Amino acid sequence: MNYHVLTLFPEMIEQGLHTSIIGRAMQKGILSLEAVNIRDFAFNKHQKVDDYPYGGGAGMVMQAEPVYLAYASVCEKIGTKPRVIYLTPQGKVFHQAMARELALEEDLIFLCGHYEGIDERVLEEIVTDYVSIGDYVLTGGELPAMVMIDSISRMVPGVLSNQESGETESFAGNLLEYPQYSRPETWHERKVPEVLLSGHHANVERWRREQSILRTDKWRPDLLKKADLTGKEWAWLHEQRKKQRENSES
Ligand code: 6GU
Repeated sequence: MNYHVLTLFPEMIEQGLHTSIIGRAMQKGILSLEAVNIRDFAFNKHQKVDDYPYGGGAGMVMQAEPVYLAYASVCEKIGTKPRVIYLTPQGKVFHQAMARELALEEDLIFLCGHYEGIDERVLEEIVTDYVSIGDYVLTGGELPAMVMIDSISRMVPGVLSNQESGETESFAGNLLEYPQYSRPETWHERKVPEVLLSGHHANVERWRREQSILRTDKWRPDLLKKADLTGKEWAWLHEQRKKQRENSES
């Protein structure tokens, strides 16, 4: 996977993604990352990239031409026209299935806006995907691009080791992950759940599955509706909820 990020703040992108698992994958050559400075494509005396909005209003708008030339330079260099993801609060909200799907691409271009946005005409011409990372406002698209790159990268084959594999984790089957424990057995008078010390693999698996279901029910009931629970598991959950209610009443 080769990422190309069009931005006015290339150093932000370059600093943030060379550590940990993503950094290791870049050293191995499984991923590459190029930050393209849009300002390098502003061919005017002051390298100006923004101007006042037609029709008036607050803020500045990023002009079409430098963005277009930055995009064209990437396409020219790699000889293809990859998908272009524009980071905007107006886009579709990013989720795990999108990360899995985007991980299949060979190249991806991320377009990061600032100020009050980018001239609509260049967006119409080059953008294939409008993506938001949630319902809150940020000052620019760089952090969202980094969030997406992290999440897409771990779905690229070879980035995670078998140990770190993305199979049994949060959002697999729309369930949250079960709680984890490590040594010591007792910490601040809190004991590790007995079943995890039992060495009984099937019981451990069952307990973890149950914990995933309970957590999702408690913290993300919206996800649970989409989770693939068996009829038996739904029955068990209803039983647990009933017990919980009885406990809180007494
Ligand atoms: Cl993608 N951009 C900005 N500026 N703010 C956001 C966002 C993106 N996603 C959520 N808030």
